[in-house]
Amino acid sequence: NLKPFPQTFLWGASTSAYQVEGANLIDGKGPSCQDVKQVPEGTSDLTVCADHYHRYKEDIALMAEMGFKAYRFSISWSRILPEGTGDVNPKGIEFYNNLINECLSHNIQPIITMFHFDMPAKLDERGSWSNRESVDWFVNFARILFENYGDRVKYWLTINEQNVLTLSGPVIGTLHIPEGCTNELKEIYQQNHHMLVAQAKAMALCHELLPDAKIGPAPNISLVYPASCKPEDVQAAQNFNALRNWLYLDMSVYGVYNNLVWAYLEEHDACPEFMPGDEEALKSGHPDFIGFNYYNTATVAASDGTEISDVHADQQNAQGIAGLYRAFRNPNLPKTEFGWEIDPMGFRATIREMYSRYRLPMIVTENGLGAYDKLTEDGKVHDSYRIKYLRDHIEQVQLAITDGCEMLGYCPWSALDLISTHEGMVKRYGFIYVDRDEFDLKTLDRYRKDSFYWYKKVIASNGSD
Ligand code: BGP
Repeated sequence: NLKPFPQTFLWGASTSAYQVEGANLIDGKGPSCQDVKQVPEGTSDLTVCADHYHRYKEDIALMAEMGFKAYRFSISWSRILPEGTGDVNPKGIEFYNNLINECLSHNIQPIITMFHFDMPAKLDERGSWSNRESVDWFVNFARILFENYGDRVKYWLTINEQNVLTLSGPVIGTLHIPEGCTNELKEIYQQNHHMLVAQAKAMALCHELLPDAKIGPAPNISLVYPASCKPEDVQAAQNFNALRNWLYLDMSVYGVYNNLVWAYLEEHDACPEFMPGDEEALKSGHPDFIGFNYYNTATVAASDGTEISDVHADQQNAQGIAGLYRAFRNPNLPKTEFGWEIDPMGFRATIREMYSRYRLPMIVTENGLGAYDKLTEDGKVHDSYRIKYLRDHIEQVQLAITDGCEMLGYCPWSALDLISTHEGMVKRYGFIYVDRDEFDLKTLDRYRKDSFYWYKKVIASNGSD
């Protein structure tokens, strides 16, 4: 007997500013680290993306047509503060005011991510998260957002996929290691610590300024399986679960470092330095819910002392870590066209595990299938593979609800086609097709994919389609 989705369930979808907006140096916006980095060969730059900046009204109308209750998007830090700190760009404030108001006029709740991989380039030059001042930079930015939009925005997310930034930062093109650094692991976990303190302070500030708002983190959480039932493989899975998942949630929920991770860092002389007040700050920021992205599970085996793995490292599944675990391809799972494993049952398992550890309601902030979609001559996109992927995952959310887990919403990636983190425009995720190629901008017209009509029915029936 399945339990129904709650009546207030937030059906919607997600995007991020640097991947969808375009207008990357327009109306006073400063460049972000994404705008100044070298894009992977053969992929588009970020000047136009899906041109959401100019077409947001049309896009929100299409989301409303699907029946969205929520739209998760991020705010570009350097559109609000071109230099990251200092003067505010009024045009930037205005753009997000318009976007928020447009959502609300269609009864769509904005769910705002404050940081999604796009550090202002000026702050990047100053060391980005390696600079201890990054904590203050972020809290200042958060305050500006709360003050400007807090009267209308109820749901806030702090940092998108902080764990992925820490584990695979270079793939995303963000975290950097200062020249001459002698202990890379320590440097990375020091940057991670700065993000953790910044996040905790932002959550505390949100509760102080906006008592009715709800705020949470948005890591990428997926259960790590052992490659076999050998006890050493099970232990390797525990290790990677701690490093990949629980570090972030133990910290945001309880304000403490996961003991397995701390022991690992101690062993490598890589524990982050605490500044006076950090311990209190970390304990002061409590999330109201857990936002999390889920694409697939990971599978690991015991380390054989090398880092060799049979998994190509991307932002979902990092390379193995010598002494800790070896990454494995799960032979039981099908893969997408881009080689990502597909594991709907793992979604339920992940939700169950999270709920029993943290007992907080959850919002799925990303989930989805990237594919080479084709627009037919009569303007259709037959993406039955996406419908299957999403249907299978939604089914597992309902099973998790039936297990007693508290779910607040589901916002798959992505509302409309946008630029992938490192595969350009060819890897599409949207319900809405955007007519452009990698370098040819074509019409940028919007088309409803088959998944658009399907998702509309899912929402109309509150998940029972
Ligand atoms: C997540 C990111 C998104 C998004 C998605 C798909 O890790 O939060 O920004 O892009 O993955 O990844 P990709 O674009 O590489 O296929």
